[in-house]
Amino acid sequence: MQQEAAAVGTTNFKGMTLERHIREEERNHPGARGLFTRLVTQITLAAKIINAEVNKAGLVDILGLTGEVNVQGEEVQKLDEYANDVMRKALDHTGSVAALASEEMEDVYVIPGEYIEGGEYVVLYDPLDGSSNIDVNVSIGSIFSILRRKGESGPTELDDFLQPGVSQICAGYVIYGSSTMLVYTTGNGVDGFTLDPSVGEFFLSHPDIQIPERGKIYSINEGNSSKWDESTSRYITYLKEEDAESGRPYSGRYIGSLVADFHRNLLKGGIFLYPGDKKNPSGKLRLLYECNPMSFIVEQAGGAASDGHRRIMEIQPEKLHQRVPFIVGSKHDVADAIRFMSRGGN
Ligand code: P6P
Repeated sequence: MQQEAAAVGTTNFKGMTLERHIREEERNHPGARGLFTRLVTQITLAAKIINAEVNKAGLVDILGLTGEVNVQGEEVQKLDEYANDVMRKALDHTGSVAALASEEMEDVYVIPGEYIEGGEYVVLYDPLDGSSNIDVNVSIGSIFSILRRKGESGPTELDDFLQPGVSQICAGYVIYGSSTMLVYTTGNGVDGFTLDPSVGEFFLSHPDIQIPERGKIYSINEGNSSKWDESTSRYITYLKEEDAESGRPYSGRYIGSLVADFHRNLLKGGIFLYPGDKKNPSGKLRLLYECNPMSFIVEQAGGAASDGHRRIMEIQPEKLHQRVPFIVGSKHDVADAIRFMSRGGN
């Protein structure tokens, strides 16, 4: 029998690391001076640190509520607060970031001038999305969006953040689930990296992600159906009808964590909706640090994102924590939903 080669360790080099991928992406941005690479590398460091805490959340006393309430009027989970601090500390000394904005901070956080070298970027993030799922062990995530400042010099202001989604130069999310993945785009497609905890490195596991043009999954909180607009009700009813030719009825899947629901649909196809309704015409999700980054990713993967009438990435933001109705996923499914929303549903 042929002598089996002796096993040499268990961790073979798995090829493209996230850090190498970022450096190669930077080459697509002429004039970039490594500041972008340093910035995204720091975000991945923050992701690893948050991941370590999320993975042991059940073991240490960081569960439960701080008793405080954030700018959204939501009770702040300790891990939310922790993740916000980790992201801020990872980014505030990179030299390339002029200011930060977070779901957990009421106002923009301007980084002191002595820590800015070039400082052409501003970063928006939701440090721990889906926080209500933290202590029931359901997948949660971090979402980030990177913009260039509007002005070359002078103080960084709120106006530097109020840019439409088409101005993003990078967007991504981290999903802390059965494995920890970082998915991001700089406008040249979407790539997914899986963390190998044994070496503490993200490796390319999902190159060039493309969302199926049409799915068989719809994701919406049916508990809100009594508040839905007529057009939303008609669209969801349409998805539940029996019609083999169009692959209906779709399956309902709703995790209640945007990153988890989005990630499943990105890989399998489908549509996620957090629409406006009679009680909350603007819906629940935040334009700048939830909907815009997810929209950049889905469009780069061949999908679409709308508020029911407008392309999400063309909406001109007016407020930092502005909410918008959010319909995102496979392009043909989003087109169907828009048809119902714009014609009152038929
Ligand atoms: P609901 C989590 O709190 C979150 O911000 C998103 O991650 C998620 O998609 C949505 O809210 C869930 O909201 O009202 O269905 O519980």
